[in-house]
Amino acid sequence: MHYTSLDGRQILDGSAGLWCVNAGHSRERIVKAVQEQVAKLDFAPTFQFGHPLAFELASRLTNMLSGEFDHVFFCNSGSEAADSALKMALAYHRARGQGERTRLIGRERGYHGSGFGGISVGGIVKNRNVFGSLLNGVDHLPHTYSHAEQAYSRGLPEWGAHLAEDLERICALHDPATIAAVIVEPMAGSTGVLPPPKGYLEKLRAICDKHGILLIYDEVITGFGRLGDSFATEYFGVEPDMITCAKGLTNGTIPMGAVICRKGIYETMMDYGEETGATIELFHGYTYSGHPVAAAAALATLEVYREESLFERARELSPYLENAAHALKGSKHVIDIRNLGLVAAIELEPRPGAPTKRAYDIYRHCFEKGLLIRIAGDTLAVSPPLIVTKEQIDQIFETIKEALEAAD
Ligand code: PXG
Repeated sequence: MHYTSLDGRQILDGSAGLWCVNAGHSRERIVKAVQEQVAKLDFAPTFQFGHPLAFELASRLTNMLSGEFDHVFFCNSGSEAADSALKMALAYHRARGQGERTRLIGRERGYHGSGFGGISVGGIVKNRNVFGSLLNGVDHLPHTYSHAEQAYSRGLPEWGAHLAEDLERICALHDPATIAAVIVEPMAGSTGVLPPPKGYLEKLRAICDKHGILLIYDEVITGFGRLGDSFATEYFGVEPDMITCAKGLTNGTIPMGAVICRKGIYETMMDYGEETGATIELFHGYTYSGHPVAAAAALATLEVYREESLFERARELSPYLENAAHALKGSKHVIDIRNLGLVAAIELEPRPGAPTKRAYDIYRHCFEKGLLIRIAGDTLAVSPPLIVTKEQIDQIFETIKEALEAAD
């Protein structure tokens, strides 16, 4: 649960590194799996080849989902997973004779990594605004946050499901038959933690089904227990067609990402390949897709999650974290508190004329007092490893409270 700073202080990890170290740091089982694997098979080509660990991992991942997910495409990060999923959506529609479906729909305040696909469908302005015109044919749903309607909601806000209906407006504007996919984070993370309004994902799913549009969940943060279930897909019981994941997949130990696909997507592309006599069905992939050492790290990580029932643990601790976070209501500078699963966010009144500076000061103050958190604009985010104890949760919020009082 701790880092050691260069000056020898113990720093409690209140952010699971960068939302990825869900089982805590330097877990022996994962360390050993990596050490043994690098000595056994350090690399094997993944173009025209495979090795057993990647297949075993793919099966383990699809078995963690109750729906009909049956194939996994491996890559090395959440950004690559987002770009891979978007490309697969385009190729899939083309393979089934709907090559005119080329538009991609993201959401304001969405984060899908730093590749050109991800920043195009993403909606965090500073991640986009100096990088030119990005992909064309992209449109955005409105984000789901309203301070007036949702402030201090616990868990899912009651207000806002209707915002999913904006997808109908986008369909009417462009013609739904030109839209390939919609990509959203089931709970937006990097923008400052926005749990979806009750009923929102259901509406999005229904509109996508109505118009034959693929729905992609970016589960880079919500995957692997963060919400108290294996994936947000399970937590919400609303299934997408593809799930992107990374981070917690290997407990952050070795870079790895993945796109988990619903039944039919793989077959459609393989059938098309056969019909057209192609020897390669999807011209996309990375040297390190399904890397053996990453696959070994991931398999060991999933074992730790299972053996220690960490997803259940996150679910059980979630009300405790919720209460600890909401107890900060009324503290200096605080204007909203949000939470879901083992995530909490405290939004601050920006310092006049200097947005984000107050949160940054608090972040520094917490670090000096032995606590690592995340900041997103003027929001403080807490997302500890799932092994966190109640005492450590108390420590996190006591330190934040003290930092809030100390800040101007
Ligand atoms: N999708 C989501 C939802 C993410 O949160 C990515 C894609 C990209 O993953 P890679 O592995 O390419 O970085 C992310 C990454 C923060 C923070 O401060 C969040 C991320 C990365 C760095 C910082 O909240 N999320």
